[in-house]
Amino acid sequence: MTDRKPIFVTQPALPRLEAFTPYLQEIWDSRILTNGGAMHQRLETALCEYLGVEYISLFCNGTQALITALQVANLSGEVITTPYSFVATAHSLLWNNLTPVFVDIDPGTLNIDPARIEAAITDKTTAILPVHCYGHPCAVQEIRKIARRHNLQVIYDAAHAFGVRDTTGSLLNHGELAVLSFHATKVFSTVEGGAIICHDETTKRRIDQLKNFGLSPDGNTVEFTGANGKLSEIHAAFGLLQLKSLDEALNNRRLIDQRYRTGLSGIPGIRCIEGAGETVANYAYFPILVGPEYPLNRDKLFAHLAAHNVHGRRYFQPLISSLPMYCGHHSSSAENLPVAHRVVEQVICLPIYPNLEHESVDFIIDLIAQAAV
Ligand code: T4K
Repeated sequence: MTDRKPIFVTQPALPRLEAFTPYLQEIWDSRILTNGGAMHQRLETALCEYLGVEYISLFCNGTQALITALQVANLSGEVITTPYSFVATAHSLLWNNLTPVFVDIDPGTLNIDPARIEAAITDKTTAILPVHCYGHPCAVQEIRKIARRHNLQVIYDAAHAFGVRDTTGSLLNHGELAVLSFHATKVFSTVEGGAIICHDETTKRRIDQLKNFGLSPDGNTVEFTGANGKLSEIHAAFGLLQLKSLDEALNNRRLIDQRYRTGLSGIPGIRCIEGAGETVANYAYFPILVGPEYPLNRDKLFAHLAAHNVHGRRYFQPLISSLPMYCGHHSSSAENLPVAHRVVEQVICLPIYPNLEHESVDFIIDLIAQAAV
């Protein structure tokens, strides 16, 4: 065991406490604590500008945003998705009485493999729910073409993809809808929070009603079966404050990502996941795959790191398709998902966050390198 301070997979970048006081004072003065107050409006405007998207609706968390996005899309039957994600992706389908159909992932990007999507489409399929896993873009153009050919909607779980851009601009503009998470462990956070990005005012109005019980805009009647997905003023203020230091935080992440890549290159059996065509990355996660050429298996390396107080995470083990509520689905068999099954046994997400010291990164690299000799 070591007496080093624990290093977690992530740590939120917190502004100075005093910097939060003026925001709280403004909220106190207004006495508006939630239901779309001034902070909420300001954050929506600021995020549209920062991200390069036209319409955004803030939510109390990413899961509720996903559930609502699927409700807005008005789907039925089957939805094609990836087994290699956080469980909220598939749970949002069950909450909408939709059946997930799992398609294997691409071994390079770890995103849904577009070449396997068409074989999974049936006459019950109404949509595709891909995930930009670890913030690396899905094959958006291919997915769009498949969706057009089969008249399917595409809703992206973009929980990891805050700020990511491709050659067309914000990655979040792909798909009919894209959903973000602003959880404390994310690149940009409102403590708990999330958002839906859409492309027209009518859809935005509908989303805003659905996150507010389905109340009509004048509040006099109820038009839809909505839930409560609202983000409070205090959470919105936290987001506004975070936005101020985000570019610096992203740059720190970039330097850590580079340091890992340089330090880990040449260690037999350790593979770093490359970008997937993004022109601006967010360095949200640093996944490595521990292959058979490495002397320890993934779990032994994971334990070796933990014994030195380095706490990575095995995102996304267990595979969603292996969980009790999904393993009975016809698409959940291991034969249908060989790549996802292999990858999930090999992955470790190493610590990455803006304040992670370079000395700690070097320490982690050394632990991995030493175990290899
Ligand atoms: N879709 C995808 C693809 C997602 O990844 C997620 C969430 C969602 C949808 C749903 O979005 P939300 O409804 O959550 O907005 C975390 C998060 O809870 C979850 O948001 C995230 N994905 C998932 C990948 O990871 P855990 O179980 O890893 O969190 P926890 O508490 O173990 O935290 C990890 C480490 O972070 C800790 O060891 C210490 C550090 N930490 C954590 C928290 C919460 C802090 O330093 N401060 C903190 O406040 O789930």
